[in-house]
Amino acid sequence: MSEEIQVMDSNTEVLLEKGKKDGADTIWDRKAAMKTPCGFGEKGICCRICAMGPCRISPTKDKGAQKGLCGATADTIVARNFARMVAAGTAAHSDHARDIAHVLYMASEDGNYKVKDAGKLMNLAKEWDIKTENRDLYDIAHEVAETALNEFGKPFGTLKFLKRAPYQRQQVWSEQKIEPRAIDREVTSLMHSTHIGCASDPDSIFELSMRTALSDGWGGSMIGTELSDILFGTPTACATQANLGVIEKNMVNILLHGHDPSFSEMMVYASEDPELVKLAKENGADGINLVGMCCTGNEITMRHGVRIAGNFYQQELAIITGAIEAAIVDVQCIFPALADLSDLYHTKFIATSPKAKITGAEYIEFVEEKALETCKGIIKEAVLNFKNRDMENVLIPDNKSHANVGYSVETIIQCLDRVVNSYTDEFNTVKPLADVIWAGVLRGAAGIVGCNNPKVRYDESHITIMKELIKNDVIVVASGCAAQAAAKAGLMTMEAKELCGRGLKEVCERVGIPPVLHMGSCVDISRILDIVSRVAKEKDLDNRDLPVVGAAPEWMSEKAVAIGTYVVASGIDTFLGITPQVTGSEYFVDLLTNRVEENVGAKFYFEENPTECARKILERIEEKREKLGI
Ligand code: CUV
Ligand code: SF4
Repeated sequence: MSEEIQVMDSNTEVLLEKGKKDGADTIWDRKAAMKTPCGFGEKGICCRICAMGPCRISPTKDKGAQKGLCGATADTIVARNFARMVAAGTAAHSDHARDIAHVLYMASEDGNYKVKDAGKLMNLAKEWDIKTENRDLYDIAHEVAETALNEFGKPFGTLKFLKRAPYQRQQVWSEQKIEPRAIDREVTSLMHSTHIGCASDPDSIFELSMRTALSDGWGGSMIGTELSDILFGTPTACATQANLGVIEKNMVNILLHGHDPSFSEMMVYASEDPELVKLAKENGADGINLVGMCCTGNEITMRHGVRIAGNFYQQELAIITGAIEAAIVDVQCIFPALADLSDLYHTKFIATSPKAKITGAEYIEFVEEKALETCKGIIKEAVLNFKNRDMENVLIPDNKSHANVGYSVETIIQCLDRVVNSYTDEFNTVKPLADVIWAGVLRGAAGIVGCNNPKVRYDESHITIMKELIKNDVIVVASGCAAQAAAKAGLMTMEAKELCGRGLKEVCERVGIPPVLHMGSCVDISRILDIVSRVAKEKDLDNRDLPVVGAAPEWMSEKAVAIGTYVVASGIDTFLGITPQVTGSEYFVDLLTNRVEENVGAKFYFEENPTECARKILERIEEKREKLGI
């Protein structure tokens, strides 16, 4: 297997070795067993939307089937398949947000869930024309929650958060007729349009996809972020550590993996319960060590500095350490493989969401009404499992890096306020950021986000691109597993300024920030939309005019397809390091990577070579600067 190992950090290598000894089956093995992937699927030209099929279109023109039984062409089939990924991704983010809104609706002074950021609640209430004077805080919270819930299914109008975009952008959406209405409506409507015998025009299918995707970025995801901040606090800068080395030999290790902060927040509180800590000590451990993974890891590190065990590709490796008492998951990005893997060790694998019951996992349903009680029960199980650990078969690699995290838009603005005197005289704005970009001290900004994907060397695309950009004075904001890759590589430390060009280094020193800023989970890409729009508005420009790009170097999920699509539809070019399954239609590829720019002012780039990708990003940034004459 070793030739197949595609790794970047040494933690991975030692644990894969151990896994092999223990008889573990990992994604590396499964990838090798998969051999060559299906060529039709890879190109997106297999259709199984109806039972007359599956129909597959011959990839060679003039040879073999050029149409499905219903007459659908490769262009139609590719566009429909892409659209359905957008719908699924939007559904996932938005359904997560809906749950958070329900939690805000049940928040109360004396319940499990309280309002932690009342200021943010008030601001949102005002933005949504909800009365705030002489009203109980929780009445306001409940009306905000209900208004948010109505965004999912309201019969009339468009999404409220669209107004946060620069007005030029709102105009583009209105002209292109892609202003999203209710979130659920867009998802449903796109599923309808891609049913057999409905839309066949690829341009139209992509327009509908953009509208649905926008209901994620400026709808579900933004609601998810805003309401999470209101409930659990807006992230502020804090220090943490990242990589598998955060697992502790003498502690009860609990791995939290998944997405929904209403669960993970409660786990954080429960893990601090003195009774449970005492129980851990009685059972021979030094205490309880909660560590995070994937976006749940991001949520709790952003708000509490909880240490990050790793990103998507490390979920199995964490268990292979033999030192995880419980791996606890809710929704999204969880390998079903964790069940069998956990059986090789003492690890309890616990699923908690009725939306994601997992074969072979123990199921303890997380019910918001009994949140704290449920979480304490789960932690108790983990604590009692400590004695079952086979100490002889524990291998915790040393590697871990320091990282500074917690850069919400509010925190970034607070940091910028430190330099207000030297660049501007206004506090509490993004003007200093706009000013340094205009002055050329920073050439631009890049949002680097997304998952891991075995099609490329693990984490290498993320890190190569980030290093190249900061070296060239492009500030990087990151979320999702890309952010965790950066944290592990030490790019979120103050010392990382030494890897930067002169301009970015100076900004890091004066503002007191690392060159790669952790902005949170995948739904928190709404924070990136927010800050980009603020800079655009500061200059009275559209997002499309700014020297700003998005990149998903190692993406894999349907959520990422929704994200890429709403980022492009928001006027920001998006670089994909993994080519989506669309290459069976030259027409659709041309639409994504070229023609869509005419409509929305931004497009996709497909570039699998990270060095080349960074070069193209820099080129595009300079092109934008030139247009602006800066
Ligand atoms: Ni939601 S979607 S692997 S955890 S970033 Fe990580 Fe982020 Fe992709 Fe999943
Ligand atoms: Fe085949 Fe058309 Fe049915 Fe798709 S929708 S499976 S192309 S007949």
